[in-house]
Amino acid sequence: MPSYELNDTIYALSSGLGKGGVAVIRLSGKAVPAALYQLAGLEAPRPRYAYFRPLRRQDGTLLDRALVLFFEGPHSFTGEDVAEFHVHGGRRVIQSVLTALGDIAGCRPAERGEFSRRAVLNGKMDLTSAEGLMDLIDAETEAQQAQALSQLSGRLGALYEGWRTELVRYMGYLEAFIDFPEEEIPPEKLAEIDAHIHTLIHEIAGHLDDHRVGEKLREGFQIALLGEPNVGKSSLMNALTQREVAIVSQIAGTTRDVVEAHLDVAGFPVILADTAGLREDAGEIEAEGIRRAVKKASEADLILHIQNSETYPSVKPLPEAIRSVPILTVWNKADLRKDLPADVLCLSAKTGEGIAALWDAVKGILNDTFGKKDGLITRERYRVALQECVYALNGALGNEALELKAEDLRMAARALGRITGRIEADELLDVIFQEFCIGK
Ligand SMILES: Nc1nc2c(ncn2[C@@H]2O[C@H](COP(=O)(O)OP(=O)(O)OP(=O)(O)O)[C@@H](O)[C@H]2O)c(=O)[nH]1
Ligand SMILES: [Mg+2]
Repeated sequence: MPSYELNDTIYALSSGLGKGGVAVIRLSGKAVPAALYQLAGLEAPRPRYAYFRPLRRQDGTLLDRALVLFFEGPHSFTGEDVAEFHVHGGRRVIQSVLTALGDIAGCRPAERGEFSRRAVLNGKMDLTSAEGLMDLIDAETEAQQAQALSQLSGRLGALYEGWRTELVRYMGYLEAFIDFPEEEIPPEKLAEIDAHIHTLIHEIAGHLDDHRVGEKLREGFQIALLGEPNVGKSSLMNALTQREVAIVSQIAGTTRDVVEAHLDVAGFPVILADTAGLREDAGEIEAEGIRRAVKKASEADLILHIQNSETYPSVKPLPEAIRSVPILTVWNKADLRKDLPADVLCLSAKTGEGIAALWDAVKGILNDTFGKKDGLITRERYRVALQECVYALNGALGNEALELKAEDLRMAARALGRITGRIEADELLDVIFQEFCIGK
């Protein structure tokens, strides 16, 4: 069980592990001034001022010459006193400075995400912002970066907090009448609250009806290459990724495992999957490959149904399980047949003709899916809480008794509070910050 003791001063390497020009070691907590004095000889340092100092351990040995910064709480990332040591990014230097920090009374290595956890506990940011920060660090494409930055700015948190505050207001109003039963609540006031709850349900339902675009943007848009054996799925996979990701051969049934590649397509994250060719009379291993192919495709956001141009226009229907996934039919081996109509998406994985047109079609679909939307639900945990909130709000509408109505509103507000971290639940924090890396 990790220790999250708040009285401890925590330290960690905040930059990536490995050799580099500079590495940043961060320290947060009450022992920061002592550490700055002992390591860098700084007494009462000026906040937000860059000092260039020799760093020495207690026996006087020189460890490095480093840039040292002090951020005085509460004007810091965590809200506590924070120090940063920008040391030379070598293993020995980093290790020796970390060891020297460990020798200072009250200092211990930070747990995963513990800096951000303290920032949340000290009200420097809400949970959705902290999760936005985590997404920003994980972001690999432009669209992911934009979504993470928006969430980090607190936009999503503010939306949920706004709704929660509204509910708390109605709750307070109802409770005033519960506490003074001799007063009758004016019926028009009750109707007004119900009308507000209606509007809120409508708003949250609209927010929930997002086709999981925000989550998809975090996790990647899944495209599966599917079709009969030998139509050139693996060849196309290699052409699209410009790498020899999958084995290509003229033997039907070459691919068995699902082979995936991560791509950045016009700023959107795409996970491309090559799969086993679909056919009836397959042997045991190939049949398992086909089962996996169908499963992968049924979970995909888009299927590229690859066909052989030589057999145009005959198309074998795809299995039932995947009919609900959007399908783009692609005619490969166009180099072998020239008489396909102009409106048909045909290409050659061999010569490269038509590949650009396929990319254009895919980019169009990605733009339609992700568009320029902002403030989306980015995590299943938000979705679950929002559904609970709507459920409780519907309960509140159905309850005539003030006590029950107020209790439903409390449940609804609590569900929203769970998203932004406005409740005392260490357990929830444990789950969330475990996903973070050390030093964040
Ligand atoms: N002429 C021509 N041949 C192609 C083209 N694409 C693939 N091929 C050939 O078709 C054969 C099968 O290619 P693969 O990419 O292995 O086909 P696949 O669909 O992955 O096959 P399985 O893995 O068995 O399902 C190989 O001999 C390729 O060289 C193309 O555009 N034009
Ligand atoms: Mg293949």
